[in-house]
Amino acid sequence: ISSLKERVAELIPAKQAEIKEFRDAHKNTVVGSVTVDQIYGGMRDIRGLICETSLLDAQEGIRFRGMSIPEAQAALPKAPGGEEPLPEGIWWLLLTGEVPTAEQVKQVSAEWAARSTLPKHVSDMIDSMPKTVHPMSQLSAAVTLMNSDSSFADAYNRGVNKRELWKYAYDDSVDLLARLPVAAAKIYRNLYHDGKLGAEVDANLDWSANFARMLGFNTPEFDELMRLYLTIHCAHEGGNVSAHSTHLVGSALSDPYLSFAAGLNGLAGPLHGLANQEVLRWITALKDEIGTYEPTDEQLTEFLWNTLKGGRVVPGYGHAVLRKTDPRYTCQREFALKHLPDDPLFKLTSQLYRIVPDVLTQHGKTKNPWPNVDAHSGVLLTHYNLTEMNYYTVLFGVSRAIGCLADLVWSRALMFPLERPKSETTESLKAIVAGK
Ligand code: AMX
Repeated sequence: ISSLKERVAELIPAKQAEIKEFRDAHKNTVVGSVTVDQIYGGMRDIRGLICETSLLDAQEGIRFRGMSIPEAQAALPKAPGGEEPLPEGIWWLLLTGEVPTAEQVKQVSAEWAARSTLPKHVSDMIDSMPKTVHPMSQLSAAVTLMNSDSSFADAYNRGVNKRELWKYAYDDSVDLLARLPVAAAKIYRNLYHDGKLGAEVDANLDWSANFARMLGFNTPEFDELMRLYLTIHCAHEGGNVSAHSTHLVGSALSDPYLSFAAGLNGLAGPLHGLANQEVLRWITALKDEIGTYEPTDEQLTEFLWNTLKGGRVVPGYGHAVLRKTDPRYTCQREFALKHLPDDPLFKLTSQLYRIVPDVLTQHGKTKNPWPNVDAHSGVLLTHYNLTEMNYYTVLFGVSRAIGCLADLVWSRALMFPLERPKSETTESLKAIVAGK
């Protein structure tokens, strides 16, 4: 049993008691209202979910257990010689609300390395995929198939008490996090290279460096990018499509593999995680049309308007909750300023940052004209020669597992019930509005 699992076990009773007391005291306290517009409008701003692990502020951006991105970057343990946080540390932080020591993070890295072997049928399935299957579909299928040895499903079948189920959700989550980079790297190497992993998992390396080696990358700077990338994409509170899908499916007591596969399927949508692929496709289309990565401001503005007039979105801009530049964008921009200030795609990204918000504001539809996380990530990856844009959302998915699974473990620990909101028809809603 790992010290992290023990720590979570220690924290659960107090949290259960806190919630019980709070619920009992405020059972009937009203915390919001719902308008007809919100019901048709994707439930924006309706408070209807609990997610203990992270919280999104429209102005400030994400906080992981109360910590902003710059705070987490400063506080979480780094690799020897590195400056970026290790994602193993954010797993610990999300699960406990506590910043781990370097030694504790090392334990997590070692445990993930030790548990990284893919079941043979998963590995065979990935190898049998035709190249026409999108990498996100392959990853989601791989995760679904991993549930054949789910300890959560097995525990449920054995009739384990519901109070204990979180322990099995935890074990499956660790196995899933351990195996996910192997499955993801296999998909990458099959689709774009010789089908052989760049390296075997090395028990002495951290999760991100191992992932980078398996993908076939071997430079300290790319390792640092992976550590930052896999940390900042992990969680964005509970209402986004991937987090909410995982949470919802998990509430049916589907095991963590089935639950997170649902999250991955949502992440694969262009309005959500696929936007990082779409940004690079959009930039490539711009280059193809204009003939250079160095358009004039006028050329860029015209291209933007053509996108908007064509009834398409400008990928990487806008957000359902955020109303300012996404701090996940800002920290990637800082990484670029530090490591690749003269990269032509980075310069174009900066030019877009200068121009897009004004154009979107003039267009007058979007509530938030500022860039989100996806406006920047592909440019950094391209700089280090990870140029296969169809693959980008897989990296997002590997990171997102951390947040979705931390939420899932706590949802089982707190024994949250089946999620089942009420829906209406337009007819029934009209009757409600008419007071019938
Ligand atoms: N380009 C053009 N139009 C945009 C826009 C953009 N970047 N962002 C929003 N709009 C439009 C919407 O499509 C909507 O148009 P409609 O009235 O015709 O339906 C209108 O502005 C109002 O939308 P909103 O309330 O500002 O946003 P939302 O909460 O409905 O949607 C989001 C949020 C992210 C889906 C939207 O901003 C968008 O499509 N952005 C581009 C895709 C993208 O970058 N997605 C990634 C988000 C981050 C993530 O999940 N990884």
